[in-house]
Amino acid sequence: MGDIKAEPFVFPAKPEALALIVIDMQRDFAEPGGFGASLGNDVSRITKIVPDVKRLIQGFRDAGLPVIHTMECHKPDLSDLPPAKRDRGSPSIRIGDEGPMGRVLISGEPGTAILAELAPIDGEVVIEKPGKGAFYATKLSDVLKEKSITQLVFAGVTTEVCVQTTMREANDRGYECLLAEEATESYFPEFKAAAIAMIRAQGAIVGWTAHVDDILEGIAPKETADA
Ligand code: TIU
Repeated sequence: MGDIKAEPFVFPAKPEALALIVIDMQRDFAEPGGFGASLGNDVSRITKIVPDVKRLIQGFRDAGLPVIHTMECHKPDLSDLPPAKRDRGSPSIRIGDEGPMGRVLISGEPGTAILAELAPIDGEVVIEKPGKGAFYATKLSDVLKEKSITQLVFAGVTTEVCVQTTMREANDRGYECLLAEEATESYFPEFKAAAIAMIRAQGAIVGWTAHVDDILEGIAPKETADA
């Protein structure tokens, strides 16, 4: 492992310091009747990236690199849900309300689960987060420090909301961040394109972006040449 082909220039991957963070690949954002749909969004855009997210996760597992999953959700008593978040806009059902997949965005409910094809395996860290960013009110910083992780590859949804917010939080905390372009999606294609452009502008002001194939090639265990 070494350099990963990326924009605006190569990403200098360090095998001992690299982890994948998969943001919020939950039923609530990808299936009809969930939180994403309640906001009026076309959730079918999200399911289309599942194969690319899956092969990225598999590549990290095959390389023996950590995979961390996040879930946007709240406590059943809503004590971690600010009224400003619950009351915003006019969704068809609000966070905490009973929906077709259980209570919307509540920890432990069926709709809050990570999509079955992308489910965490034993040993992988899962961070439940009440905000859009994964560092706010979670133990993510402690987890990364304990594993000596300083570089993060990002996948998941949505590009300009929870993914970008977490990348910006990570960038300010000194992590080198790389966004996997085919493994992230927005309900708005123009917002995905804009987020990718603004992340890598100004000499990677927030981080790098790269294609899944190039990331997989960069992290693949190399055959050792015969001496
Ligand atoms: N609405 C939207 O685009 N996203 C979210 O509410 N959460 C995440 O991005 N996970």
